[in-house]
Amino acid sequence: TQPSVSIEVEQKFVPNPQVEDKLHAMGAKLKKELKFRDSYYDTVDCRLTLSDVWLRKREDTWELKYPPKRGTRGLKGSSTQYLELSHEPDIISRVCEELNIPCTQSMDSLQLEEFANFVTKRRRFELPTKSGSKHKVVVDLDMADFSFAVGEVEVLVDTEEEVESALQEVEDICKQLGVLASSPVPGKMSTFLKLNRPDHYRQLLEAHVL
Ligand code: V4E
Repeated sequence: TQPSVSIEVEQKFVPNPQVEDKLHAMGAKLKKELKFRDSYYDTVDCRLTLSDVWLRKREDTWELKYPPKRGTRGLKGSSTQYLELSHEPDIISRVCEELNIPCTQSMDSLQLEEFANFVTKRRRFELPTKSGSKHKVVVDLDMADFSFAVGEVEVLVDTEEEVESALQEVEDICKQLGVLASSPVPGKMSTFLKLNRPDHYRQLLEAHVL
């Protein structure tokens, strides 16, 4: 069987004081308020992240994000698309493939090291589905424990064919929220690394991952 994978189409934005009012005016509902700790892992020589492969444990659950095809990312403006895996055996086999090592049974045997660890408080809003669309649009307003705020408009799709229309929907929502960025918005991870792991950050910049 194929691993269960979904494609995340997202656009980050710098939250402004009007965003919540705009969300309410657009019919968005606050769905949940979450608080979670993420721990990110890599080899000592950062081979996963230098290939734009992001392995994390969110509370007790392993998750993996990686670009759809080698060498392609950020196709449209500053939005990004990543594939997401959340089934542990699929994650282990994708990581082993990336590291060119025989597939193992456990995450522990990979001897990866934690390189980032932070807590996020997230307010998640859901927008009413646009007529003619089957995509649910979610807007997250995040506050990380290193005093960094970022917003994200996100649509999850199941197939490559849906990506184009999802990108359009994400862009429309950003326009309506008045947060359309002309240049990439730094996320929590790039900000965390810049502050706490400047050498790792520099390597990622040089590899054009961040
Ligand atoms: C750093 C990174 C990834 C790790 C996850 O980052 P992000 O999606 O920002 O975290 P979060 O907490 O919002 O995850 P969610 O709850 O939405 O699953 S995945 C890809 N990258 C690299 C990256 C990049 N190259 N450019 C931008 C703008 N963001 C991230």
